[in-house]
Amino acid sequence: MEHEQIVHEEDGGVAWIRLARPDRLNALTTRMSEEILDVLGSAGRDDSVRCVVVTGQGRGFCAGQDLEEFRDAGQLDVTEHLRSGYNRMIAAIVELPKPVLGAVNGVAAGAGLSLALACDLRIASDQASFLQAFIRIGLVPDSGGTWLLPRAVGLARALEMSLTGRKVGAEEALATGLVHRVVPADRFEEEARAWAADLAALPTRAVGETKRLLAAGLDGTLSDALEREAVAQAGLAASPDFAEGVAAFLDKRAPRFTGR
Ligand code: LHQ
Repeated sequence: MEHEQIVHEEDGGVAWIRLARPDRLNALTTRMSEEILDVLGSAGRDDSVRCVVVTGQGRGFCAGQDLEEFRDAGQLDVTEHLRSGYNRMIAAIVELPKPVLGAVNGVAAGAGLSLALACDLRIASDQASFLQAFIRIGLVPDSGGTWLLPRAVGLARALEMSLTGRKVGAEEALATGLVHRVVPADRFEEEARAWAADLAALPTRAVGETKRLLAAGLDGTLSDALEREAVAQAGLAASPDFAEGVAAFLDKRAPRFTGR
């Protein structure tokens, strides 16, 4: 599909998705979510892609639903809009069996915060900020905001952010676990690239299984988790990357994983 609202690049095993509506702080549209889904689909199928990065052009990461599109849509069926658009996009990120890095260059608001939270890891510029903007316009957190935020920062902080809609700065985001790293704006691109390259060099199958098992573990019992781990481990123990990891350890050298 043609991409009009994102820029998609691939470089060294990393697929970059750059939201590209900078004059609107990369506010989400139906079209943009379809384009993101398109890239996630191809990244999932392409074995040479071993990491995906989601970031924004300009001074914003993503300001959530484009409120102009929403107003212009008149009698929009909101449930269907979410089901067929943003919900699929969020699920595709969470379920992608590859590492997804959210490179939060600027403000992340509403569904834009949910988009950042769906990513496995988040690096933020020190200029970034985060807000559960929904309450400001009389809505509930959507696009996974009620599920993802409490898992990142705990229920009490999630409730406070969701009920106040206040802007959380990068340092607070780091301290509360909303993001994993904060770097100065002038080094942001370079640091995001370096982390993405490290993620792309991981044993990708083990990353995918780790994502899946941790998500499943939060909702289930210990005995179910133990069983899922035992089954997944058998699959990985037969993988070329496991053989390489053990060989590298015994040879006292860095492993060269291929993602298989
Ligand atoms: C925008 C937006 C925007 C359009 C900035 N839309 N233009 C899903 C489906 C169905 C129903 C509805 O809900 C959802 C999920 C959601 O995401 S609901 C939440 C939607 N998002 C928001 O309510 C956030 C709205 N934006 C803001 O509160 C501010 O723009 C933030 C705090 C993000 C940034 O503030 P500033 O840094 O002061 O920038 P700004 O407000 O001046 O924005 C810059 C431009 O971007 C401006 O346009 P202009 O022509 O004046 O330069 C804004 O109108 C435009 N923009 N967000 N969501």
